[in-house]
Amino acid sequence: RGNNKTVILKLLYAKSLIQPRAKQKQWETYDYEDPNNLLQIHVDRAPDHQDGAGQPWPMPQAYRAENISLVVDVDGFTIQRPVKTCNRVNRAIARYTNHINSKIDLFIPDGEKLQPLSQSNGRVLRQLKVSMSRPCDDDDLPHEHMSEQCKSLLLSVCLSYNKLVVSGAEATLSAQEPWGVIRGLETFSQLIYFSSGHARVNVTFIKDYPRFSFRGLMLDTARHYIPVRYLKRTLDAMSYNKLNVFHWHMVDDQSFPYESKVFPKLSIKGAYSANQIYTHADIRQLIDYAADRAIRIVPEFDSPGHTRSWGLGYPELLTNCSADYYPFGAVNPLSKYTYQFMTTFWREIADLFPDSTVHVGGDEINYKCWLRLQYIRDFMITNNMTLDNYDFLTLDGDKLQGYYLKHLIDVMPKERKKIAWEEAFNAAKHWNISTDELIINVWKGGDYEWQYTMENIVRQGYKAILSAPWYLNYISYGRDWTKYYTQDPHTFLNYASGNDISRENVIGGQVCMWMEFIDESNLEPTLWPRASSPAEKLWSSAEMTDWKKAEARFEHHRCRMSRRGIKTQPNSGPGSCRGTM
Ligand code: CP6
Repeated sequence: RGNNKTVILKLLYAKSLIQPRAKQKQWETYDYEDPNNLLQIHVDRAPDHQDGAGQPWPMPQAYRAENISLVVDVDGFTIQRPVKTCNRVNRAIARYTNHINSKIDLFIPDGEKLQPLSQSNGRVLRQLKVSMSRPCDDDDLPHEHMSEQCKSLLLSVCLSYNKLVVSGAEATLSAQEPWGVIRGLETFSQLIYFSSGHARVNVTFIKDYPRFSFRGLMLDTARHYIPVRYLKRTLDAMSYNKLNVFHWHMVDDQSFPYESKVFPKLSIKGAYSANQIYTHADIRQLIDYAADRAIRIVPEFDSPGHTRSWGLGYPELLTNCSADYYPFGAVNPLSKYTYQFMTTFWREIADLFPDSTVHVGGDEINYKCWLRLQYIRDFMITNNMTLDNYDFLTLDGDKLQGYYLKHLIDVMPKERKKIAWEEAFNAAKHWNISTDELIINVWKGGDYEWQYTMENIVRQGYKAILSAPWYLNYISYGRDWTKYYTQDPHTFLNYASGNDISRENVIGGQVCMWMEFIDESNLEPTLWPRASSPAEKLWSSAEMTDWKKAEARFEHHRCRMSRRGIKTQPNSGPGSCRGTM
């Protein structure tokens, strides 16, 4: 295709997508009417396409797919790097190029196969061109203010070299940052479908960005240890759903799999076995693996409750109530040792985990042991940690929790933002913990009661993350993704007097997988595709509320994840995926 030839681009549907720019030579001809029938191409709406094939999940913010398909040269398909590129972008391009070349998403039905390109009568798309407007570095990390915006144009073009007319197609993806490129490549890979002997994409216009900046998935690796390779598979699946925060509830009462260098007895005594631990090397590797997929890792070290396993190596940390069947209660909120320990421990965590944010837990504190110890009772009485109606029986554990949280935050690395479970909200109020020090993770109140908590939190200026309706550890007969799909982190604003500030204080949501009854054998089918439903709620426009309209696309997305190797469970009746898995 010599440069000296006149290149005429005829853009289909250009009218609404791109205004022809008169000054630019290549836009000389703008032939929408197409009198010579040059633009006659294969128009295809095969049944598999109506079934959601070629339609992305989660749905982009602006998405227009024309009823016109381009044939994709999947074998020879290349993705062109942006001019100023970096390793994460290059690796994403390599992953998605392989992905497309491998035809894994094509769902070629039994008895059919790809026909040679020469037998296609459509425009052939051979390349996706990627551009990026900001420079990037090899070790850039995804962060809370990252740009995940991207734009894609898949166009049918007609190239004329003097009189020789060549049918072709052009695809571009532009983004500001690597994270947008990564999201856009995922979307592009989902647009390709198989129909009538060929891999195809439709002429498409996409402008995309997330509705919420925090789209999390929590795993609990304390109730069951999950090997690193399975965590990576979860990160893969998260990227297929554009989830961007892995909230790692790493330790709990039952085990302490984190191998600390400063406090080695935590895992020596607290892990299920010497092999069931996460080393610093494991964690660094995971952070890098996640960053390649534009996913942040937010670690949680829950205290002062849920800390029995800490006490196996360091019993001085916990309150000791020998009268109980188990001697230890929550972390001792009054000892100097506790805060010295936490200073050193959290310094190590902040040095290991680069994200701006950590999770400090703060949930389900059993006050029994605290309130049984005379020195704690005395302290609480002296410091007015009682309910308004003063009485020995009305010692207010929340106020002591607030004391603990305040002092914990004081000794933690200042530069880190802290997320805490919703119990910390009451505690924070008592201790004037400021709204930019603490983000509240709402988890109580099932499907219908969390709204009041959310309203309270954001009205008082705290930022909130919603988990309550998305507790994936609850399992039931039948499908529940439809129920998750009708939950929206902003709904409470409809019946509360929500202003714009409280709206902005909802930074997102997060699915939770508590793993008392989950290990690597059932993790994936329990997570997927159920977590895909909240994933779309958190990414796509607020107008996406009708699960019936999403159903075919959801079903197809589930099959796509299965074909990509994720062990997903069926979400509809018999016969799903029609044998293409
Ligand atoms: N562990 C911790 C848990 C739970 C929480 N914190 C939990 C509570 C209720 C349900 C599921 C899980 N197992 N540390 C609550 C945040 Cl239904």
